[in-house]
Amino acid sequence: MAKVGFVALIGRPNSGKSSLLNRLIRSKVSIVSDKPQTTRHRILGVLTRPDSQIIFVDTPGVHRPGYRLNERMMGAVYEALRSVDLVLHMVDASERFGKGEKYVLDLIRRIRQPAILLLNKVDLINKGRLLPMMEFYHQRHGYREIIPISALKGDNLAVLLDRIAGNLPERDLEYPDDYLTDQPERSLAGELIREKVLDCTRQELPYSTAVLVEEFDEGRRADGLVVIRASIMVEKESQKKIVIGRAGRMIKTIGTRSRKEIQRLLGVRRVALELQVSVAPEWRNREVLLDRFGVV
Ligand SMILES: Nc1nc2c(ncn2[C@@H]2O[C@H](COP(=O)(O)OP(=O)(O)OP(=O)(O)O)[C@@H](O)[C@H]2O)c(=O)[nH]1
Ligand SMILES: [Mg+2]
Repeated sequence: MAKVGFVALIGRPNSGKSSLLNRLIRSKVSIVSDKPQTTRHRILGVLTRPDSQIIFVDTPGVHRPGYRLNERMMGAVYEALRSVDLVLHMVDASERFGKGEKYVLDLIRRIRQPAILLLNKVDLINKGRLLPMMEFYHQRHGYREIIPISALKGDNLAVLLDRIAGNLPERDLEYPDDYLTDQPERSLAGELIREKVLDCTRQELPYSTAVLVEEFDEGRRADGLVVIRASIMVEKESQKKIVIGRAGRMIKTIGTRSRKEIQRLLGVRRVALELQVSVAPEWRNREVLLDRFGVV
């Protein structure tokens, strides 16, 4: 028996949930970007230590749904809130408290699951602001703990892990001790490509992009080669032009960066990556396409 449980990461878009998950399990299972609404579906990341197994559930940032895509994203949030043993409410401490954060706070107050508040990005703020902020949240909800952290710098994460384990029940392990994530390599590869598109683009493009892995051929993996063919889906011709770039320069950069990271992910010498850009009008509102793009 060990301390075992499901722990959801819940918070506003861009607060640092996926950064924290990757850091804690020392592996990149969830992509990160400086654009909001990066994570689109539930992602499990498991950390097994001698006396505990923490099953983290990364979720999309809490936001107001505009499209069917966003309704599905919020569905993943509600589902996680209902089904876990402990909730980590992550706040970007460098941002002012506003309507969006109040909405998350109200969600957390309504559920019965115990919650820990994480004040993230403390590397960006004046330490004098921390105590009043902790007091502010303490007045509003009975959090089990309130912990300032920096997912980026790694501040206070050992303390955090101890406190999480301390709030979990004694049980048998849920997964084998070497289990890391529920994300197949094929989807991780697609997500890494999407991450590079997010890195390279601005405005509406990050929201309008999906990546579909059409082929993932491991036939020659033993020789160090994996062949991947993927489509970057956008909603309009004008967006396709941006992703391709002048003389194909943008898509080339996206390809090079993606290939390097996918090689690292798969631990192979060479990934032959073929990218194409396709227009799928209104895909964010089309159920069939959302199913195909793996937004469940
Ligand atoms: N300075 C600083 N930046 C951070 C910290 N944690 C995360 N970030 C940055 O915040 C941005 C958002 O990080 P993500 O991990 O993608 O945030 P998220 O909450 O998963 O976002 P969504 O998936 O859109 O909900 C990235 O640019 C991160 O590098 C931190 O502790 N300090
Ligand atoms: Mg995320």
